[in-house]
This record gives sequence, C-alpha cells and structure tokens, in this order.
Amino acid sequence: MSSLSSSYGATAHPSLALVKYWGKLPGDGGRPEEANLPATTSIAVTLNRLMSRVTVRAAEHDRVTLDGVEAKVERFTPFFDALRARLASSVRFAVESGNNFPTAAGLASSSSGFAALALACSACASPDRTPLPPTVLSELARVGSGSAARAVFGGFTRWSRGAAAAEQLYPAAHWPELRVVVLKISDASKEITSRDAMERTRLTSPYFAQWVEDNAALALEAERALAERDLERLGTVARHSYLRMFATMLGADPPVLYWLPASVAAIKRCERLRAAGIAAFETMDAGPQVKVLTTEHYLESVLAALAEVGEVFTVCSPGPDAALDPPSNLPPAASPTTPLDPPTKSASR
Ligand code: 2P0
Repeated sequence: MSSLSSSYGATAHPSLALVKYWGKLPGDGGRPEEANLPATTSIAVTLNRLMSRVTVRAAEHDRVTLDGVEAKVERFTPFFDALRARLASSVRFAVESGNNFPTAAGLASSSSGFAALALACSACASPDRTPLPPTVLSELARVGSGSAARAVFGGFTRWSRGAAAAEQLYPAAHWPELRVVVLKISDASKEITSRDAMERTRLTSPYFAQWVEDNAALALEAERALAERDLERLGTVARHSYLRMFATMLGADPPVLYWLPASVAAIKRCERLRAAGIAAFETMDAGPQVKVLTTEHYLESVLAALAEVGEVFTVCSPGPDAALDPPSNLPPAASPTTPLDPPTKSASR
C-alpha cells in the first residue's frame, strides 16, 4: 500500500478531437458511472508535444494545485470518489499538476490532466503500485472530464456515443507524417467553461438534436479516412465537425462564441492554402485557438502562412499513451518553481 512519503508521477498528452464530443447523454443523477457519457461519437488524435504532468501523494485530505495554484477540490471529488470505489480504497490524494501549455484556453488541458491523474492516483491507491488496465483508466478519467477518456491512449482514438470508455484505433506509428500546427490566438482563460457551454447547448440549442444525428456519419467517414491515411478526406470531415459544433453552439441561448478575429483570419488563411494545393485543414475547440492538420510534406508552407495570422505555439505529431513514471528516480512535480519546458523549446520538427 502507498505510504504518506511515496509519490507517484504520470504524464499524459491532450486529445484533439477531429470529430467532436459536444453534449452528454441525459441521466447524470450524480452517479459516477453516468457522468460525462457522450451524446456524440468522437474520433481524436493524441498530441505529442503538449503535456500534462501530475505528482500524487497519499494525504490526510484531498487537495489539488494546478500550476502551483490551489484548485477547488470539488471539481475533482467525483473522480477521486470513483477511483476509490473502484479500488476499494480510502486513500486521500495530494496532487500537484502542471501543463506545458495554457490551461483552460481551449487546448484540452482537462483531457491530459485527468488521464495523467487516473494513472498516478490508481498507482497510489493500489497495492504494489500496479496500474489499472487502460480501459478502466479511461472510464475513471472520463468521470473527471469526458475528453480524458481518450487521452489515456496514444495515437488515434474513438469514444463512441454512450460509451463508458474510449478505445485506441491505431497507435501513433499508424501515421507518423501527420502534423498538427497549434496556433495560439490568445492565452486568456475562456469566459465560459466547455462543460457549461456544452450543457447550455444541449438544453437550449434548437439544432442540438440534428447535431447529434449528423455526427454518426461524420464519425464513420473519419474512421475510413484514418484507415487510409487520407488527409483530404479526414480534413474535410474534421472541418464539418467543428463548424457544425459551433453552428449548434451559436444556436444556444445565450449563444456561445469562442472565436476571436484572429481565429477567423486563420480559418481564411487555411482556405487560401487549400486553394493553392497545400493541405491545411483547421479545427477548433472550446476556445479561440486554431489547430491545423497537415503533413510533414506541406509543413514549411503552412507554418510560413500561419505565422502571418498568429503565434505558432508548437507543431505536434501523433503522441504516446499516458505513462507512469518509472518506480525510482521520480522527477519533481511541475510547479512555477519547476516549470515544464515549453513545447517549442524542445521541438524538433
Ligand atoms: C472534444 N471538447 O471532443 C470536445 C470538442 C471541446 C470541443 O471535450 O464536461 O472538458 O469535462 O466532459 O471534455 C471539452 O470538454 O468536458 C471537449 P467535460 P471536456 O475534445
């Protein structure tokens, strides 16, 4: 069993949805097994250069710091409780968590954060530090944040409508030439959390039912494009998914709009690149940042064009599974005093 002095570190990488999860199935009666069950099937890629890192210790009370700042522990309680129930454990957790990218700015920090937490907390609470199987970790991470179900796995993932856990479709090696250019439009935290925006959309947008109905065909098309590594096809379906997600959000009451003028400039820039025969397919999430799918072949042209409209934060390839630190030689927790390297510093394209 874990002792008060042992610490457990884990890292995970955010999951970028190509076909989006936006909306939950109703019926969350506060039971963890019903939390964050998706109304839509999502298809995603895990991004290698963006990273969350957590360190967990057994403690008297649950406690979480994010990038060195004490967080509201209630946000984490359903996840901790689900994990304790699964392991029949009464361990409380002291967590230090950090990201090498802006938190709560639409770069999926909750996906990588909860995926890393599921690994580290389960090691902390289980006998002999044995990690739980990935599908169980995915289920537990989902209780913390839906998209975290996918971030447990590297490479390419599917999280089906209503499914308790996500699954890996292909490891990262399936498509090593794929690149995702992450364009930072703003690092301000979003005005409305994705959780609240998603729920508002479900409850008030007259387009929500149609969004859900339309999703099944998009997910299927994305899977076929992925199987064939067909970027034109995958990029086209990814654009349909994010644009229809935002169309549905705009229909909410009050409407939800995460875009900034520079986001639109980036979208238009991608349109011009495609017209010139350069593969550049953008997607966006719950924030103003723009992520552009391309391949190694087109990368230099895409980077040159996008640098005119925003700050290229990093360039990612398909990334690895969430991972527990090796048992010895644990590195220190990420915090403002021990910052994670920004992804561009170590980036070698
Ligand atoms: C996704 N997003 O599929 C979608 C696309 C944002 C846009 O999952 O309430 O933090 O914790 O389950 O996972 C962001 O929402 O929401 C998200 P919760 P989450 O990646």
